[in-house]
Amino acid sequence: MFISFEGTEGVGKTTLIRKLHEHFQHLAKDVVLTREPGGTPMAEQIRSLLLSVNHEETMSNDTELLLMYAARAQHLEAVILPALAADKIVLCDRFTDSSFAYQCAGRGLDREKLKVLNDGFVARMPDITFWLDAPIETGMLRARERGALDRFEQEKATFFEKVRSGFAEIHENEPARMKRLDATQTPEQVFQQALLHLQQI
Ligand code: Z5A
Repeated sequence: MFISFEGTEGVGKTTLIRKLHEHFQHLAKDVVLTREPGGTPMAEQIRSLLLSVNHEETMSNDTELLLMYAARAQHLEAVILPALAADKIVLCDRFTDSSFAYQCAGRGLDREKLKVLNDGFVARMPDITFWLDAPIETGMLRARERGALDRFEQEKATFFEKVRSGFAEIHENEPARMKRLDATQTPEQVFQQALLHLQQI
């Protein structure tokens, strides 16, 4: 099973993934915990490039999109597809929905570009996606206690509102795959919401 986790910054994806990881391990399931952009040494290098604020030039929106998919192609081939072929459970922090929400809804890139990349380079979509949804300010407050902000975190709240509406659009179009979790609840309550959906499938 391939499970992805989506949402704007600081909504609690990592926290939920850790809890589910523990839960599956107790059930003696073979679980792979991974993230995007990243998940392999090469893809992690691309992640550093994407998140860095120390570039001498502005990264174009097209470059950002293509780097996300370069990292994803490597991640799919080296980690996700082999794990699924070996019947493991893959828990992935962000996947293609983030590209739609951030690069298309947020940055305003043409959706046709994303479709070409998804059709050409994404051999497998998640079986279920948890969209952790909370008001932008809630996530920002939680995340920003960590200190230095990366290239995405430096964006304004209006950008993240667009990103949130991008996730809402996917949820509306694909309710069977994407499940909305109320991320304003406690970590334990968010975990219980996710478990309920997993039991249903
Ligand atoms: N990006 C993109 O643009 N396009 C793409 O295709 C992909 C990604 C794949 C890096 O992602 C950036 O890449 C991301 C979008 C872009 N940028 N942004 N923004 P990332 O996932 O690494 O970055 P992030 O979203 O900023 O992750 P995060 O800040 O680590 O958030 P999180 O994992 O959702 O939250 P958390 O670490 O679990 O929790 C944050 C804090 O809140 C922490 O102190 C927790 O203890 C606390 N927390 C968690 N849950 C709760 C609840 N329920 N109540 C109270 N407090 C809580």
